[in-house]
Amino acid sequence: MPKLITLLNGPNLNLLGQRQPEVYGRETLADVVTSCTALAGELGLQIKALQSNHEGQLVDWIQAARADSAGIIINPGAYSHTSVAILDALNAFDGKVLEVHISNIHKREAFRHHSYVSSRAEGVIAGFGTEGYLLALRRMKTLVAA
Ligand code: CA2
Repeated sequence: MPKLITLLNGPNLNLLGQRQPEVYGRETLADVVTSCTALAGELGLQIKALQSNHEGQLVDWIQAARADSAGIIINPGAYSHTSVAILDALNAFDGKVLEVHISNIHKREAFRHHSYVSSRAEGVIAGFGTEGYLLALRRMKTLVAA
């Protein structure tokens, strides 16, 4: 059975490709999920891709991942900078965690420079565009094989 990786995207990431292409690129979230699913197949992994604009829903999905996932790749969106609840949920997850940001949050406003999730993540990718999800998936393969 291929190991399952939960791919979580937070608020407003459903709008990818529809606005602010200069910041977030032209790929849609559906494009990202398609390319991640294809790469996961090559790597012998399985992806469960979920997006929500709601903090509690993301917490519920992180809790659900305790039962079925070896790893979580998460772009928490703006909740990165605000959510102790998402951090607490990730701290209750025993698998590997990687954090992805499409933009380079350190090159942006000061309020985006801190992420609560980073203290739990094995690694953080920021500023690599949507390619960051694929890079995270490759790294996740190494982490869950170890
Ligand atoms: O760079 C990232 O991936 C972020 O997590 C994206 C969040 C932002 O709040 C974080 O600081 C950095 C915002 C996601 C909004 O996505 C949109 C995409 C297209 C159009 C409008 C919003």
